[in-house]
Amino acid sequence: MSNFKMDVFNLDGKIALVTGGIYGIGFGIASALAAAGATIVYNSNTTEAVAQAEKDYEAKGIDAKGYVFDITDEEAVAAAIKQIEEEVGTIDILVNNAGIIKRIPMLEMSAADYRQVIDIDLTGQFIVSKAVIPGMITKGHGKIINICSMMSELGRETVSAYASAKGGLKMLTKNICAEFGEHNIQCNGIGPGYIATPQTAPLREEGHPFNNFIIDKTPAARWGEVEDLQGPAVFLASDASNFVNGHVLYVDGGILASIGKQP
Ligand code: NAP
Ligand code: GCO
Repeated sequence: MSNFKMDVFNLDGKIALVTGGIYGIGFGIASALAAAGATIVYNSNTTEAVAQAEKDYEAKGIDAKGYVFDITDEEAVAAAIKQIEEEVGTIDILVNNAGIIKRIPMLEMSAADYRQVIDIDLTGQFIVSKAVIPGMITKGHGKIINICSMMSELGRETVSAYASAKGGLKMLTKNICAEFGEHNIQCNGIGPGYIATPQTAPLREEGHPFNNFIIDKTPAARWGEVEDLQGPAVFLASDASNFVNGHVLYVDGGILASIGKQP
């Protein structure tokens, strides 16, 4: 009989911070980490959003604690992580989920718009990771999961800033692995395919050509659901992945592996 025990997936006693965990992918991943035993902490930009999310977590029987801070504000992030460590405890699991997208043709995109996407989708993840890692080093372990994207690998029209940020986030993932692996910190990415959330709602509107385009290009022949990301997130947050580091796990229905079906 092997020594393998299923409790390697157990997150009892662990504290997980999920940035932007108020709806969409973040809320889904936080719900799964909670189901595996983790204590959930989340953030958003506004008091209203954090308060609404608290009710949504409560409705699922999850006692999550929300904090209001902008992930691009280094001082606010440092203060918030200090407050979380005092009020809840040192963070064991960080899911860098918060992010935005601007779909603008490159020649029409201002540098300000480009910078804002980079600031939130890449610099913000650096800022939060930098604030959380010292506590992980002290604690002797840590899990960081960066929510990358298919656009960490591929470009497409109108998402130049987003693809640049997500490509950078893949490399930040590898760099955190290289710099902190000796402290028993594992930093990996999840690269979702096309997932049905508020962020992709415009692409899924009735009759939008992108809707069928994605279904045709995805071997699974469907849009992804937030639930498709939950098992991979628990795996990367748990002891089951203690020797997995610097990896981006694509959860994309196979779209990155296929050139698409012949029409
Ligand atoms: P979403 O529905 O737009 O949610 C994004 C979350 O990030 C919201 O909670 C938002 O809060 C928060 N946020 C944005 N800017 C922030 C900031 N400066 N500080 C703090 N919080 C901030 O997006 P999603 O579809 O769930 O995606 C979540 C992550 O997965 C993103 O990183 C996205 O790039 C990535 N992703 C999504 C897909 C997909 O198909 N949906 C695929 C691959 C990767 P507010 O609303 O209060 O701003
Ligand atoms: C887009 C989509 C994608 C998804 C995701 C794919 O406009 O192409 O929003 O970027 O959000 O990142 O992995």
